[in-house]
Amino acid sequence: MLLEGRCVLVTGAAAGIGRAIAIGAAAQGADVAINYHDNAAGAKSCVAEIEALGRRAIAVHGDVADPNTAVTFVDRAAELLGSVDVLVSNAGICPFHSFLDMPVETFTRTQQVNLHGGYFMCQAAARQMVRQGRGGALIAISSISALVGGEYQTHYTPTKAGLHSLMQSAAIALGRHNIRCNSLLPGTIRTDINKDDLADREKCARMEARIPLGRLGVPEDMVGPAVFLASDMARYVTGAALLVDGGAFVNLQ
Ligand code: RM4
Repeated sequence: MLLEGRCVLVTGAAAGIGRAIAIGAAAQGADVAINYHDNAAGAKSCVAEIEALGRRAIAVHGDVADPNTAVTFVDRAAELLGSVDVLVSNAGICPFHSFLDMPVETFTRTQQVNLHGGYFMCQAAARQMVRQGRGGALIAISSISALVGGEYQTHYTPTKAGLHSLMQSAAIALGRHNIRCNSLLPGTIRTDINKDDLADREKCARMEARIPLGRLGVPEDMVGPAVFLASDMARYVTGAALLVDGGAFVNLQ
């Protein structure tokens, strides 16, 4: 039980990677607070799965683009679960769109959810951890897209690169408080974020052919890396980035 007695917060945890990590943290002994925005049913079922594992769980609604959401989420977790030990900043969107006719609102919303939301959440969690005085761990769900591009992701890839960079700088700012800050860089993981995109069978086959392990990822593939970074097994790991992509990034030929 690598996370026994810890309180783990996960944003965007009604479905996909966030949900898998929230449940996976509970399976390792953590109590869990989840944030969700527009999937109340998913949030409710995630809480139920965590409680079925014998752990405490709360779901807090909020749009991470609003700075107040982070403060409310962290305060509710600290109040109801007793502490904030780990934050997994996962909430994100990727409305695929071509570059030359990118609507301003699409660009702005993607920046506000993915990067600004991640910043506010990490800052609020770190403030609580500093108040608690016993360190903690921040984990940003960045992406392989922090390192490589996407024709229809010009609004999105900079946010993932920004989250990776944020963890590097936060690692410096928070090291004195024994708060470790690291990024996970998922490859192509099958979730709602890319369901429509991967419905294109030719594109899906092309993406899969690039992956040495021979398959697209699933949300559960993210649980082990996240638990590792959240746990004392990573006690000397901060400012790091871990690709979880089946080998896609390194596969040029
Ligand atoms: C990831 C990566 C995947 C894509 C998702 C939406 O960063 O680019 O290929 O499916 O974003």
